[in-house]
Amino acid sequence: RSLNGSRGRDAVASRDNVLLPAPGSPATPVPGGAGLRIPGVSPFVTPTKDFYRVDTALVVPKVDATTWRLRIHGKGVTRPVSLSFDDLLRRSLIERDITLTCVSNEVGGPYVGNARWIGVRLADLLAECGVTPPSKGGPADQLVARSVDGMTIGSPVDDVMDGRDALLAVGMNGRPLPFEHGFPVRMVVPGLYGYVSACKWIQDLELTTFDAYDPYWVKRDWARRAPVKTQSRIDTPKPFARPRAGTVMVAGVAWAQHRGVREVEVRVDDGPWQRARLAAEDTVDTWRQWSFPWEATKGGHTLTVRATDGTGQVQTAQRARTIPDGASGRHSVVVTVD
Ligand SMILES: Nc1nc2c(c(=O)[nH]1)N[C@H]1C(S)=C(S)[C@@H](COP(=O)(O)O)O[C@H]1N2
Ligand SMILES: [Mo]
Repeated sequence: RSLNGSRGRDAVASRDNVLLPAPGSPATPVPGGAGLRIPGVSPFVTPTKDFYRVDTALVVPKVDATTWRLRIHGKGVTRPVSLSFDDLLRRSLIERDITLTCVSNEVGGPYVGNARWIGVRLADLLAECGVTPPSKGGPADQLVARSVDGMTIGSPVDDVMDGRDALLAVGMNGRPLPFEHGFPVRMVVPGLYGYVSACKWIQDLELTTFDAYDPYWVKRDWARRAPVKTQSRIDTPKPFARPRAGTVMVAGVAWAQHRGVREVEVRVDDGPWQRARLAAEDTVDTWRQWSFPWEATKGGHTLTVRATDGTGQVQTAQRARTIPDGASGRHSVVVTVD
């Protein structure tokens, strides 16, 4: 009742009143060639209404931004702070395109999306609080985020402070965060699965150690550390499609956040790996579309895709389940060509 009654109305009003400032550091423009305009391929920027949602909330928390606060404290924090939403908006904001992925995404699954986020650079804020990453001698190696609904999410302090664009996001695709995606503030860290980085409805950041504290999903046997695994997905044709013989456009997306995607290859049945055409790269933190014009011959065929990340590592064929640290293996689609 308290979430959806009068307090809920205050929250809605507070969201309606948010005016996102222009970012001090805008995102690099998305290259024109990042979207291939092939029917059936996931759009480069996922429309907010289509962005996957994964959380444990039975009722979406409705937080009033005017009374919201974020506390930063814990091991090695020499200047703890409590910040209001306006304190965050008064800072110079950065805007970045970042692809988010869920660790529970099966190979070929839907729990991945790409959005334009705007927010505060988390590393700067932590540095102002006196935080030193463990690789530079700091005492805390885990940053635990707590949400208003009791979720706890732990990220490596070294990752958050290594120069990547880890954000306390206040906006998504040019608008204040939707309630479903964490209004008023959430974390986004390129390269880490959501359950170890992307706390929605955040209200507390505690510096601690991996030895001292296990967050929610780690208590349930998921891994303490979970960088995103290199993956690729065939968006078109769909499984069991019946395309006509001739040129069939095979296309999809590939992601390896913070390493980037260097190459995508497609294999027809047990044939050789053939290089797909890659759409222009936006940043190493975003997914990349790819396409492969296939000269399809009549009969049943299996199409398989694999990506190579920016470090030269080829996406593994080794099948792994989602638990404990993300699915691996290669996505295949079976079609019948008429
Ligand atoms: N408070 C809270 N934050 C959360 C979660 C949650 O259950 N509660 N789920 C996490 C998981 S597992 C993922 S993959 C991302 C999903 O973010 P989205 O729903 O905006 O796509 O949010 C993360 N943040
Ligand atoms: Mo997730």
